Amino acid sequence: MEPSNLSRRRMLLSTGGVMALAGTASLTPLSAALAQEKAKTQAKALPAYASWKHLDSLIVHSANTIETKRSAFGSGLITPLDRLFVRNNVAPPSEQIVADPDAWVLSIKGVKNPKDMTVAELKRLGLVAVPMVLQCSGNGRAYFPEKPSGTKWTVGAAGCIVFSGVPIKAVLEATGGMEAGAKFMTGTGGEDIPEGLDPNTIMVERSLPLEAIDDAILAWEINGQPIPLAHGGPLRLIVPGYTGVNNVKYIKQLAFSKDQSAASIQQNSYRMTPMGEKTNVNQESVWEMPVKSWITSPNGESGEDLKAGLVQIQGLAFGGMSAAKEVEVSVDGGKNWVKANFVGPDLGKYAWRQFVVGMELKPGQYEIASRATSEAGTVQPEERVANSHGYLNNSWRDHMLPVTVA
Ligand SMILES: Nc1nc2c(c(=O)[nH]1)N[C@H]1C(S)=C(S)[C@@H](COP(=O)(O)O)O[C@H]1N2
Ligand SMILES: [Mo]
Repeated sequence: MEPSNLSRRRMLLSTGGVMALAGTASLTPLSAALAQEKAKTQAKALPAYASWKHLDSLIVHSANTIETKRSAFGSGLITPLDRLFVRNNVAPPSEQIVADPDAWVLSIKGVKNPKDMTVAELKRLGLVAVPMVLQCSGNGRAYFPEKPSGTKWTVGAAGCIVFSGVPIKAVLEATGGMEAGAKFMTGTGGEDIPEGLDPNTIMVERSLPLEAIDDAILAWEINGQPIPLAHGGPLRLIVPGYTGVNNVKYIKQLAFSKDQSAASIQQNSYRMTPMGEKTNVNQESVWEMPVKSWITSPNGESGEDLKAGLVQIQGLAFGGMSAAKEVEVSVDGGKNWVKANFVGPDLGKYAWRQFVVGMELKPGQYEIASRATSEAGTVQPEERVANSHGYLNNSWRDHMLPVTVA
């Protein structure tokens, strides 16, 4: 780590003149190089609330946007927590809220018998464990040719984990069922809203269609441990198959209502906005995840060329709302495809499957791609759906990797 940082720095310093020509107008070459170097080290550090994470497995875009490296998913199906991506739209609440998880209070509204329940009380209502893919709506945004603004996630704003908690259905039963006419289930995040601000502008409050209730849970555990603050403890709304943002962390209120939330994050963002249009509430909300897969190895992250001979090409695949049924792999940019084999256990329709296919590769240039098909029969497309915020990229071509075999 150290030597390469040092040599990188020397490189930056020695090419300072070139950089100045390239247009860092207001800065001297030396200060430009140092500023760049500083930005790099600042971006590298993990924020305090996620300091327990495994830095070498992660790309730290900012304190609130941290992704898993393509090489760091492993082949053990479940993503270890210290490798799992983190995304906060606003700064997370204080670490104090996870000190006594059982004491956290959830307020339940829009039901026949509205009430406040502690996590301890919720634990008495039921228990299920849900293995599932958690993936940010913007995962793969880095590959949009239109360069939408927002974090340039490549493949790593995703993980496969097990959430445990109580089914929403059991909570509804315990509170007399939802009020007549309800069309949405809305979860409100527990972040503090700074005084003087209109809560709708910053609060993380997401509404979901009622069909999302079927498999949704209120979770207090992730991979067998209490949910840490970074991942939404003490209590999180989990909606399997739906993109990250719909899985509200630090949930403090669950409501059933005729209307969707008035929060900006519901009304004016996370919508499939056609290029060049303004986002509005009539555009499709980003809810369900589409079928997707990507190669995890070889990945070129070591910077070394692959040796010729037998190579095990690995990756992961999920179907979104149904299981991944099949994966094909191509090493020639999508001209020819071979079937891959799934690796490890099948943990149900919301989890991903890891896959592998052994191939003899002679020296040369390859473009390695994978293409998944879901149980529902949907094939991962070659092209993404263009949209101005860069959501839901599942293009196999975008996720393809160039690999040199020596
Ligand atoms: N309360 C709250 N919930 C939230 C967010 C947030 O900022 N606040 N971010 C959402 C987004 S955009 C994503 S992608 C996921 C990220 O989950 P993770 O940090 O556990 O990986 O949480 C979602 N839930
Ligand atoms: Mo997200």
